[in-house]
Amino acid sequence: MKFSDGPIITCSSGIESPSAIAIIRITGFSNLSLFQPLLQLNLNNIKPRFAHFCQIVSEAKVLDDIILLFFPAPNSFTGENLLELHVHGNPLHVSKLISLFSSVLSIREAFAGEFTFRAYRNKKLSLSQVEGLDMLLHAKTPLALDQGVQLLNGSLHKLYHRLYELHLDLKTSIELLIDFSEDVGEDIVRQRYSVALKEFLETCNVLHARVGNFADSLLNPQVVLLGPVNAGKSTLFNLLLGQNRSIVSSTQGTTRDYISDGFVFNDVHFRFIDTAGIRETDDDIERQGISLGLNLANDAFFKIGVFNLQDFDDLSLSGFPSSNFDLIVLTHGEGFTGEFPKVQSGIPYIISSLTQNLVYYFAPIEPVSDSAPIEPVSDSAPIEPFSNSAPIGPVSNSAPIGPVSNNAPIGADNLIKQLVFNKYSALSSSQPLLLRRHRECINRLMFTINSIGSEIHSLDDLAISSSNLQRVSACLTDLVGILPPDELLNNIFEQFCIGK
Ligand SMILES: Nc1nc2c(ncn2[C@@H]2O[C@H](COP(=O)(O)OP(=O)(O)OP(=O)(O)O)[C@@H](O)[C@H]2O)c(=O)[nH]1
Ligand SMILES: [Mg+2]
Repeated sequence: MKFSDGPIITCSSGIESPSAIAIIRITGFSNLSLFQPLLQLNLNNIKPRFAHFCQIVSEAKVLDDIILLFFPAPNSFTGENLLELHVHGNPLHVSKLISLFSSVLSIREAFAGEFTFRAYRNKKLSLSQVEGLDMLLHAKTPLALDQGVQLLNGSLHKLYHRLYELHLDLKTSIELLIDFSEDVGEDIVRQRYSVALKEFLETCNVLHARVGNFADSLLNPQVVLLGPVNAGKSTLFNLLLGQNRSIVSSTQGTTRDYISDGFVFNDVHFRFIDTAGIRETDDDIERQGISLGLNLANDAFFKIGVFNLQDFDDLSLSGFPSSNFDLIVLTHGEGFTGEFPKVQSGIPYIISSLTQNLVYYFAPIEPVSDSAPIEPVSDSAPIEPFSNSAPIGPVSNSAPIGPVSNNAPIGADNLIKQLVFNKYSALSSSQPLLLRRHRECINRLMFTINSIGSEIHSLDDLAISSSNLQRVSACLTDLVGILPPDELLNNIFEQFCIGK
């Protein structure tokens, strides 16, 4: 690892923009007297964890009025001596102060994640807590935020910890049976083993139920627009963002690279991605753009196929990962007469005019059969506004709705955002484990338990029981993060921001 010992300094509150107060933290020093040359305050009188007002001085000049807090080891975030300086938050000022402390007191500036690494090294945090902290700091969705908190010190942390304790209980029971069964009483130990095992297996099952492969995409939900050239992808992209972000033109192949922008809907940060239109081409650059778009769609949380209704036929979906589309938007729907296109069963679709931002028809479940032509809704007829519980469109073949009147216009943008959010909510409700490493560890744990089979309940051959439990231990220490390899640590700590 690139981290080394000795005192380190950083601004923990971020210096990207001005703020009233910034918090500079210094950890890993042996004695507070180190700071005396720069602080106008008798450091012998500092009371741990109390706020002290003082001044930073250099060459007889006052540089700032600050609040200082001292957290002596081991009762600090890092487990080392830690000093917090609450200074005024101009980024230039903060950088100047950090440089001053570095140069005058020979304190090295910290790397990203180095404070957290020290907390981990000094056993203030387990590896899964470190990952929780990282998730908490970078969360883009309420689900990730919540899971960050749950991992850091909440229910998920408790569940992992309980699993680890139970496995220690199982190990202890076996050790007792091997060495001390006469002293403790064999029946009591066997009883203790089976009670711990029952709770252990139940807890494993609870966690395993939360392993869903889609969870990766919930951490950073991306919505990809894919379709042939000129279908209206960029028009829809701009509509969804509410700004002219992508170039719209009737020239085929206008978008060559992908373009993305974030959008917050119901507190969730979604990322919409406009891609190059798909067509056969000899142009190498265009081909690269198309392939980038297809790759993005593979990993996307929500895939929207955009097609021009006028050109849409049985063959339109061939060549696209159509079965994976979450929604198909058929554009250029002005003057729609009720001749329904053949869309693959099960994929919801919208017939719309993007230039007018209107939805004419929404088939959320099944396309309507030829025998049930759409009834235009008159201006006077009541129109159900779109809601989660009662989507507009034909709920069954017998109840088609459309087109939407001016009294209750339904913008394509709002409808689509709502559909994206509905999928997000549905997937989130199972509380999936968002970190891939955790899902892999839990899968490995379950695989190991299943491969041990009913032997796990038996204590007939203690040598076999002990070796079986050793296999379970290996999976659990991976999950909780005891002695993980350096490479894994590098991966995790590299993601941290400066100051943590
Ligand atoms: N009438 C009508 N025109 C539309 C509609 N949607 C898009 N257009 C027009 O269709 C043309 C192509 O739109 P774009 O959004 O640039 O299409 P694209 O899919 O991004 O095209 P490429 O970037 O070439 O792949 C533009 O002239 C749009 O104004 C629609 O629903 N109705
Ligand atoms: Mg485009």
